[in-house]
Amino acid sequence: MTLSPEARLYGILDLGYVEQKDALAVAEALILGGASLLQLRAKGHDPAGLLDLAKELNVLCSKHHVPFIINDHVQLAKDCGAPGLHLGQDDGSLDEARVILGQHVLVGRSTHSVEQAQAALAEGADYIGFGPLFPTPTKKGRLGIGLENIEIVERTVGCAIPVFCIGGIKPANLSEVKEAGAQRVVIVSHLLKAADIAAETQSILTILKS
Ligand code: 3NM
Repeated sequence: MTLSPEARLYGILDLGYVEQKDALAVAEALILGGASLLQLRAKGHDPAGLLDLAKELNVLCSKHHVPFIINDHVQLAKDCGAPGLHLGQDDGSLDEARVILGQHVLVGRSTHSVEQAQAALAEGADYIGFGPLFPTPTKKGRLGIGLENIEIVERTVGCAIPVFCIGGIKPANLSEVKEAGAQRVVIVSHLLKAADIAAETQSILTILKS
């Protein structure tokens, strides 16, 4: 599966915010609102207990031609047939993941500095996350890295692979994130807490594209 250069908004179905019984409906709302990728993030959950959900999400995403990405768990990605995997800095090498999943699978990497962003490109990531720009309740205990390095990361890494800025992004700061050079974003809590997730996703996308 390839990642469209048009992809601007990456949605994450984070089971820290969404109950498992609501997960499919929330995923559909994110997709209908215009999210171009969808990740299942389930920190602290037993991956074996996520397999049925992951399979259903994979079918949904594939129906909508949206890459479905599993966070962290290589084996879960393999078992549910997901076309993508997202790895943090400490989650092993991209090459090892590709040996398990196949060369065609999209593999993304979280990065938190210019050096890490450039290293992820060098190791062959298909895309990166870059953040957290601001402190965020979704990834507690981290300082925001701010906006000043977005421009250099877009220039040196974004010229080759998509860079998704992440962490504490919401409508109130989206304009400054864009002005700092961001082209693509991941938004988790703001969208998952919205009363109408599809409408809010659509509205964020409109701001991003304006
Ligand atoms: N990864 P919200 S920040 C999952 O910097 C995640 O790698 C980050 O959630 C990173 O939109 C983050 O609620 C949380 O702030 C993003």
